Amino acid sequence: MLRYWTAGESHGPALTALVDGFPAGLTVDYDAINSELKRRQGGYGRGGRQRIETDTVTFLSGLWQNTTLGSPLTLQVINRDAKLERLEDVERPRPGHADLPGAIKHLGGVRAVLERASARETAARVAVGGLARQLLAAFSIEVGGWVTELGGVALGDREGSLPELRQLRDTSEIYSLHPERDGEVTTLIDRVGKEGDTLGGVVEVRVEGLPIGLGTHTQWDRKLDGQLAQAVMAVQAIKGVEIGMGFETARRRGSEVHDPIHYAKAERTGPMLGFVRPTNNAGGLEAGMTNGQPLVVRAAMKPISTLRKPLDSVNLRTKQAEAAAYERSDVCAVSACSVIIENVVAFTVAAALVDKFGGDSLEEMQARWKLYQDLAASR
Ligand code: EPS
Repeated sequence: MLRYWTAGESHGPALTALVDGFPAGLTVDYDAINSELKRRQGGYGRGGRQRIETDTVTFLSGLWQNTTLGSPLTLQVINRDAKLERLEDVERPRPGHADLPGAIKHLGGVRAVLERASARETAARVAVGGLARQLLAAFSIEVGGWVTELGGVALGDREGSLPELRQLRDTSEIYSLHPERDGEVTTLIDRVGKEGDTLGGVVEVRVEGLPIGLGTHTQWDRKLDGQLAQAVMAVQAIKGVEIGMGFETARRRGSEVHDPIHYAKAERTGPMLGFVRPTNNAGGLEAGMTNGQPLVVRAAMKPISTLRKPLDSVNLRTKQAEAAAYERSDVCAVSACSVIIENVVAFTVAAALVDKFGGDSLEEMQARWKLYQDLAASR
C-alpha cells in the first residue's frame, strides 16, 4: 500500500512528508519535483510570503544514489519564514478558517490550530505528488491541471494533447488554457484585492495513459472515485469535487450521460483494447475503476478566508463582537490550487497503480503491467 502523511507548521522550521510503500528502483528527478513546488508558489494574486520562500525538496531517507530503496522516504521543504516562536496568539477567529472549531476542539488557542491548518502544508503534498508522477511516467501515464474558472469568470477547457495543454497553461499567469483572457482575470483580482476581499475558482486535472482496471468495484474504501474525492476534498479550501460530467449528470437523461461502447478491431492492442468510447462523460471512471479513458477531476476552491476587510467575529477571551483577525495572506490562490490538485490526484492514481501491480520494485511492477495487458488483450 502506497501512502503518506505530512507534518509541519506554516511558520515552523520545515514541512515534512513520510511516504511509505514506494517501490524500489526509481531514480528521482529532483528538478521535476522542484519545478512543481515553484509552480505552486506562483500564480497571480499570491501574497508576500512567496517572496520570502524558495521551496525545494530534500530527501532525508529512502534513497541511495538518488534511487528509491523501497524503504520509507522522508521529504523535507524548509520554511524560510520560520518565526513560529515569535508569533502571538490570535483572539478573533476568521470565519471560514479552522480557527474557531480548532481552538474549541483542542481547548487551546487559535495560533496552535491555524499554523497546521494553513495551506502552506500543501507544499509537502506537492513534493509527494511530484515524486508519484515520476512513478506514473515510468508507465507513460501523464498528468496535467489548470484553472477553468476564477472569481466567476468561466475560462473553460481546450482540446489537445496533455503536453500541448501544459505548455499553453504555462504561458498563462493564472494557469488557465486561455492565456488570451489573463488580463480580464488579473484586473478582477487586483480590484477585489483593493476592496480587501478574496476570490475562489474551479480547477481541472486530467490523467492520460491509464490502463483499464485501476481501483475496484468490490469494496467502498478502495473505489478509485471515492479515493480521489477524499484526496481532493482534503485540500485546504476545497468545497466541491466532480468527476467527468459531475453534477451536470443529475440534470440529464441516461441516454445523454453514459458513454456508448463501440468496438474497433484496429485498436485492440491500444489501452482501450478495442472498446472505444465516443464520449467521456464518465471522466474515465466507472464503478470505481478506470475504464481506459482519460481521468477528469474538477475541484471548487472557496475564496481565501483571511480578509483584509474582515467579517464579523467574536473575541474569544472577552466574547465581545469584533472584526476577524487579518494576517498577511493571498487574494487568490486558485492557480496554486490547480498545482496542488494535480499532484494529489497523481499520488492517488500512483497508489492505485501500486495496488494493482505490486509495490516492491519498479521492475516487477512493469513486468506485471505487461503481463496484465497481454492477458486482457487475449480475452
Ligand atoms: C495561509 C496564510 C498565508 C499564505 C499561506 C496560507 O501565509 P502567511 O501567513 O505566512 O503569509 O501565504 O500559504 C503559504 C504560505 C503557501 O506557501 O502556500 C493560510 O492561513 O492558510
